[in-house]
Amino acid sequence: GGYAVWRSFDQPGGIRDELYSLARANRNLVKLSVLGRTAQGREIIALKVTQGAPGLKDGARPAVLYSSAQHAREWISVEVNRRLLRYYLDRFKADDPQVKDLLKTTELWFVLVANPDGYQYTFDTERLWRKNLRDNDGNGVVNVGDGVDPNRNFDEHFDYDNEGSSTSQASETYRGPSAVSEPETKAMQGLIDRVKPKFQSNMHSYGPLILYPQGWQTGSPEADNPIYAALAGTDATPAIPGFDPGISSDELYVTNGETTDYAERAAGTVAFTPELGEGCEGCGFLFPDDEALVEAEFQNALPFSLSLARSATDPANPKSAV
Ligand code: 0X9
Ligand code: ZN
Repeated sequence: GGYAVWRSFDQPGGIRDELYSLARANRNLVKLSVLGRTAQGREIIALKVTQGAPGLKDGARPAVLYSSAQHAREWISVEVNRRLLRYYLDRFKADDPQVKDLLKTTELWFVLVANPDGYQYTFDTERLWRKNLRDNDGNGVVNVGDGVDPNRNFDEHFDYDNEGSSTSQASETYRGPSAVSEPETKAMQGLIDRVKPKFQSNMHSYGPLILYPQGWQTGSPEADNPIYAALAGTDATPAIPGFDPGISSDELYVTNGETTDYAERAAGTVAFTPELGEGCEGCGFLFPDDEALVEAEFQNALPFSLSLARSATDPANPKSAV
């Protein structure tokens, strides 16, 4: 409590409650799945949004995955994807022809809080916590040396060349004891395997950047897939105004065991990591608790987010935002 905009996972009317109430209020459009449970027993929740959702097999229609809060402190990522989810539901109910068509042909998956333990911990205890809450030292309480970085635990170049992740438990990029050791990874990697999304937008902060594979090394020749540049845009005309698009290993740094590298290799997903803005110069991970700034960040990214959904039925011919 106490915030104008931000909502924790557990609080009454918080993210968990909202996901359940949206599913209850939109029975023919939304199916809620619990993908797994965290170390502290929280649900890792996915919503599938498509017309006739409950009666359709998951993955029956071309899928797009919107994910956020893999890193606990990156609150703006949750709020931007939460508003996107509500945008689709509201527009469908208002008979917006484009959204109606979209939700007849395409299934949208939302994992608003991919790391619920860590996310909750940033509200209750440590605002700048990044990782999950794995009890690395097994002492039964959360302390500074605990946690695994969920974005280093995927089964794609996990542990590769000992670059872009750490074996040290206290590190902010601790990769965990083995690939897919974490419930958060099992949940998302399992979803990717099951529905093979055509596109993913794995929202993080802070940039502003639009990153795409490969992240595990620089200079991968196969990283030149023109669909990435078509959707993310160029430095001169980025798909999200003010953002800098590019290959993640070049534009930012090398990572291994990373989500979008996994999705691309295992499911052929065209997978992006948008790094949202700071909201003010120097705010960093502490995006201001300011409705106007949060709404502006959502609106700025909206055409890009929509372009992925609009492209899912024919991914080879992307309908780019720019
Ligand atoms: O390090 C990460 O997981 C992401 N950045 S953040 O500041 N949100 O922690 C970036 C992941 C993108 N992939 C690569 N840079 N390879
Ligand atoms: Zn992040």
